[in-house]
Amino acid sequence: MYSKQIPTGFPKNFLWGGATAANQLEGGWNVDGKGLTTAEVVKKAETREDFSMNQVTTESIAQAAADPTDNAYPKRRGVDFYHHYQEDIAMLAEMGFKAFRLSIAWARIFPNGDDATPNEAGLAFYDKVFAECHKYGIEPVVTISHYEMPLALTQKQNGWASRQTITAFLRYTETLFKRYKGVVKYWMTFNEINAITGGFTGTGAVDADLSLNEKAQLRFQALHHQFVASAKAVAQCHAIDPNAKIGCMLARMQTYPQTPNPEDVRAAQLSDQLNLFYTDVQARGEYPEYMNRYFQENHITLQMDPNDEKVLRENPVDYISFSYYMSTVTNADQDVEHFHDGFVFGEKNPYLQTSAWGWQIDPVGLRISLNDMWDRYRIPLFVVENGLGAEDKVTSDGKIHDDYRIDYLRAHIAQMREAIEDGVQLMGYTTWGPIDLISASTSEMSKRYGFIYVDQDDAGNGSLRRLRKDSFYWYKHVIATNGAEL
Ligand code: BGP
Repeated sequence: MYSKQIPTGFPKNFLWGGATAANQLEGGWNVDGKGLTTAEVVKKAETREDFSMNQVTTESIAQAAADPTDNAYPKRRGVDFYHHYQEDIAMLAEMGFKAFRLSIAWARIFPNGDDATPNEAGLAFYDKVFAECHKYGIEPVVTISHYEMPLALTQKQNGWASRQTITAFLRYTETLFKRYKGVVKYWMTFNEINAITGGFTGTGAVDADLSLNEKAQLRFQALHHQFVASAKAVAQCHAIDPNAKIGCMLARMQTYPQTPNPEDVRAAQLSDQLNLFYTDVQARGEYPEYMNRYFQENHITLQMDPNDEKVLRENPVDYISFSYYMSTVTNADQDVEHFHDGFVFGEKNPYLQTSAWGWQIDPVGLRISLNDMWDRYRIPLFVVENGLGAEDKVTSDGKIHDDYRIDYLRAHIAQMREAIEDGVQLMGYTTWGPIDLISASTSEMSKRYGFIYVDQDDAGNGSLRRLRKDSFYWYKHVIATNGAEL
């Protein structure tokens, strides 16, 4: 007789919280020894639908260098967490957060990326942030590289396009693991590592003036350098702090076939493979065979050192984290070329609603992705970004009635609970942007995600006052009941 007890609801040590990124949250872009980062010199997206993700181009670097004091982006990309971190963390604690995902700005620690010695003021800032978290029993979940790198490395060696950047990155990671040993228990290397082949800024590889195939070649080579750097950082982390866990991070894109036509189903399978390729390498420790065919058919040849495959094989991650916002639809006519030039948005799904920024809202897709990824990898999973960007309005009495955000999050949390009861091992959930911050894809402030409203507009004007939205109190109750009451 076979009957096993299925889990009911969220585990008692579930890591409820929220996620941020230094280049979208901190501000303080030019203080205490910090160097310029790629995120501060990106070319802004032209339109909201322009999900081309921000690009660092030779022109955008020149423009920023010409006027480095230019505060064109809202307060140089952030809501001044740098000077408000105590107030902000106290508000996260008021909601009952168990975890706070944040990233460290590499250019605060090594202003030029490969300086001979680290910047003590930068290290000291994060000492204070982590101490503030622990004061409230909040676990920091730290992203080492979140869509930015020291601009100097881009200008010197085109960022990850150069293998030299691996060395600089490993000095940075070693510095972090040693400084924050026993303080940070959860690390992850690269935010949405698959964005690199979409040409996203975080790679620091400038490729705007290349052909599509030249871009693909450069981006997959830069990605390989990140894979090797990530695997070596896993080895470093385990050697320096055996009690810490280090994971990878993927922008998960759940893809459906447009029809039951086997050709469309095959197209969806390819799209899914080209999304999970990145976690395949980092969790299974090798390039999957289907990528050999993809590289050959797209004339991509990777330069590898003799030891690279051994490094990848011997250093798989401890867990897989991912962002989940939307799903997409594809068909046999989808041009595979687009898989390596920007995020595939695919066709509209008539069964789903769409956000004001064109993102298709699909909570059930999260349950599907969690089941697929658990079946594929059999290691703990962590949803580290999920949320609804919306134009919130402040009422005359200072309230923000964001019931649309509560509906979005409630639906996704319900599907995570289903996945847990399906048997998926899920570590935690950190919603994206617990406090309003700068949009990565459009550099807007008005695309708000937070439980906490920040008084700042797209031009950087405002008091920076923080206000609690309706969702602040709702999420506080969700956490207090461990997800039992949504
Ligand atoms: C993910 C990034 C986050 C955040 C999020 C929301 O891709 O990891 O940094 O930006 O998207 O996207 P956006 O800010 O463009 O609305």
